[in-house]
Amino acid sequence: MSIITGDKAFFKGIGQVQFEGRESKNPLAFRWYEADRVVAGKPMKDWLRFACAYWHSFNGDGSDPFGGRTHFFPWDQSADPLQRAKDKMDAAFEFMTKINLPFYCFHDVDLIEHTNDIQENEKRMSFITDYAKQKQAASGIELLWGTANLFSHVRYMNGAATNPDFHVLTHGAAQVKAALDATIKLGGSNYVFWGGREGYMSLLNTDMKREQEHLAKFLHVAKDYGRAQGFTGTFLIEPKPCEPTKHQYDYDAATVIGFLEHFGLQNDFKLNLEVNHATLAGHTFQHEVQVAAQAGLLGSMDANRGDYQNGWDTDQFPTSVNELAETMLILLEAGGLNKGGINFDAKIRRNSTDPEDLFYAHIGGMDTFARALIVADAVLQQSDYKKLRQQRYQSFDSGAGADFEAGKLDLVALRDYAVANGEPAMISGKQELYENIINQYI
Ligand code: XLS
Ligand code: NI
Ligand code: NI
Repeated sequence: MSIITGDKAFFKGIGQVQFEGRESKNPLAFRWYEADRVVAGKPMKDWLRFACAYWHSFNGDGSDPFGGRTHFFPWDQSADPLQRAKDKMDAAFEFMTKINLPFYCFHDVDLIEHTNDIQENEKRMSFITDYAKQKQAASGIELLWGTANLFSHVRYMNGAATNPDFHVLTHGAAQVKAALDATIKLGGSNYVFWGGREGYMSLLNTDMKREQEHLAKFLHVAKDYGRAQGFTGTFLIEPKPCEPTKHQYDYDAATVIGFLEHFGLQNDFKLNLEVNHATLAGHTFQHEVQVAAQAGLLGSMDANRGDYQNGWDTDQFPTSVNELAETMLILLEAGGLNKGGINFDAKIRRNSTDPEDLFYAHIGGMDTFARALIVADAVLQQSDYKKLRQQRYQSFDSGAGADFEAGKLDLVALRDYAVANGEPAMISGKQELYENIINQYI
């Protein structure tokens, strides 16, 4: 028995997915993702640090509000919850190995089914993380981040850290403690907080200020515990404007940065940005990445896409090279994600029911990001993009503009400059030219 495939292979007939280049007609091959190809000074795999999201790939069952499951997994058959968890982990590591995904991410309840007994849950987490440790060692796959699911259980219907009932908050804390212990045990690089139901449905019954203070306290105690246990990784907040609540407190990157700074959390926490969440917030993903990058708080990414006609979190796999090339421009200029990565928080469609669909989905996502990275690097290296953008600001490079930037001009001096220099000339923003530059390198 191989430690990677367990005692049975779940994806029979699918071998190692290889890079075959643009001309390949093999649907189970990469056209762009070539892990060791050097782009902008380092291998692609180090820029991208792809991760598999356990929940969508191995727990998601295809159900939607209008119908039950359509995905029936061979790893989900055993009557014993511990065996089921091991089978699922065998399937996950087989999949990640075959497709060359170097990282994974989980919620506590994705790894192993939870009960209402905290101590039993802690035992289960310890059991399955022992197994995960072996699987990681055998495969070389690492944990990008762990997290706790504080939104599915009925007790969290009014939130977890922001629940008006203190007792519920303590159950959230118990789960976070166990999930942090698991993350540390497995050498996770980050620990994520996505505020599942941390928000409100109606302001009428909500003391928003008090709830936000509770959230900050909760994050502080979690961070203090993690640090005391030796966790040196990054804590990440994942912004999302709505869904499941009407208004989530971690609305978008700018809101979260303000929150972190207000409550003194900015030295331990960064942002995990998700494409579809940006869309829901009425932003582009590029905007969110730029906001985080310029604050020095760009931590990690959840890769997916929304649907331009639908207003919910559809979590489809990414396919737009244009959109991601613009994002990769920011990523490259920011120097990368450091210990963060790109987690495919995306699910195959309800009617994608063949085992290979999970492969097609990830191959598509990985290829799209890889291609976007190559395009962005070419734009930065070969085109006038940077020069053009820099030239737009040249009036600040010398003379009075530079004095203004240096804080040497007061309001009266600015007024006097305007008087002395008359009406400014019109300068084109050249948006279409910039858009064409991106397309030129695709
Ligand atoms: C849901 C979130 C969730 C987080 C992890 O919309 O994206 O999947 O990434 O809790
Ligand atoms: Ni996410
Ligand atoms: Ni999401």
